[in-house]
Amino acid sequence: MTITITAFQRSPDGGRGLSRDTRVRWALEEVGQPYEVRLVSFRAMKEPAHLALHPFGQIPTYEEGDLVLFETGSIVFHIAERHAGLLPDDANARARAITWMFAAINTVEPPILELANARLLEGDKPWSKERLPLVEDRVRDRLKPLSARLGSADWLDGGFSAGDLMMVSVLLRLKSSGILDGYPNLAAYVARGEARPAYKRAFDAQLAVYTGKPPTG
Ligand code: GTB
Repeated sequence: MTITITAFQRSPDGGRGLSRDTRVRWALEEVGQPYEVRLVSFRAMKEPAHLALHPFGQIPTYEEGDLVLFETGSIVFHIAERHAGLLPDDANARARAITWMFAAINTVEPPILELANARLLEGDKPWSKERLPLVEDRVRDRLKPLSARLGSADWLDGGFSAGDLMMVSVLLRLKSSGILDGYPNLAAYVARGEARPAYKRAFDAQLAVYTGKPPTG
């Protein structure tokens, strides 16, 4: 069955891989599932046809036959459950990998998004300069224990899993901020994720939307 996802026709990040279709592309690449992409404009995202797929008028969405999903956590979980490669077979290890997926999107991502909003949307507000260190500290409050837990391991719990895919995807948003420099093991963890051939294919495919050149991989 053909899998179709949606992505920005023009992402504000210009192809830096930060919009959330990248994590879905990455999951599909990890499990070796081909997929098609329908690009949507900001206007089309708020029109009835797209709202029928995504109640909040966002990307990405995921269509596979009769099934329509939104929310990257749910989409990546669905892909990981249906195809081998992203979740361990052992039931307890599988539950822990799923826990890391939730930790990524529910515990680590919120302050990172808050920081992005503080920088991008509120940077011109008179109180922005005063608030920024506070928001950065909230990010560090998550990075410090995450760094301690990862220690010198390659991945969060044994082999690479959907938990790492989500966590690396979330942390990638911090790359340009310099905050990761304070946590060398997390910076290396993100680099390990980016070095995976499946990530590279996903990144190249989303970049090709902006360059117009087909991905080489
Ligand atoms: N919780 C949802 C999920 O995980 O699927 C969040 C989905 C979401 O935020 N989608 C964004 C969207 O459609 C795109 S990814 N926004 C349009 C809208 O809400 O109207 C967020 C994003 C956007 C831009 C950048 N960037 O330019 O760096 C990075 C991330």
